[in-house]
Amino acid sequence: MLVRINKADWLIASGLTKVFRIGVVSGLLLSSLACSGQARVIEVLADKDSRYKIAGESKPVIIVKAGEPILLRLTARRGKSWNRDGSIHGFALLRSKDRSKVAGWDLLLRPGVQQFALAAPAEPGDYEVVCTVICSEDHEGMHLKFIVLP
Ligand SMILES: [Cu+2]
Repeated sequence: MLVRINKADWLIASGLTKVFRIGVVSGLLLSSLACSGQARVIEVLADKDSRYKIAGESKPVIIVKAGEPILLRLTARRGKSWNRDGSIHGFALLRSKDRSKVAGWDLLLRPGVQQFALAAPAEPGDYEVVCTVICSEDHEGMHLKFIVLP
């Protein structure tokens, strides 16, 4: 059986496809812009001397709002020792009250820059970031205050 498509129908169909494609692409662009626009970027250096550092802060503290979207940009520099899997520092978020880990916030860092899109804990309170890789003899002192505001 032959299906006859006349030229006008074909033009309308391909035109609609183009409009649809443009719509999908611009929708994706808009949603990615919206994400990067909302998420707060927090940059931390996990340094070779087994200390977390934030540019411009002598006593670094991270303060976020409960549930806030966060883009965590972590730079890691290798200390004196590291894990067999190649991770050179950790970045794990603990609740100060019971030292329990926050789900999704137990990160292992490789040398260089890594980004993590995360949500701040829903529960306001005092938290602490700790290193989970034995990175040097000063590893025990590698931690960072983290406060979640309501
Ligand atoms: Cu460490």
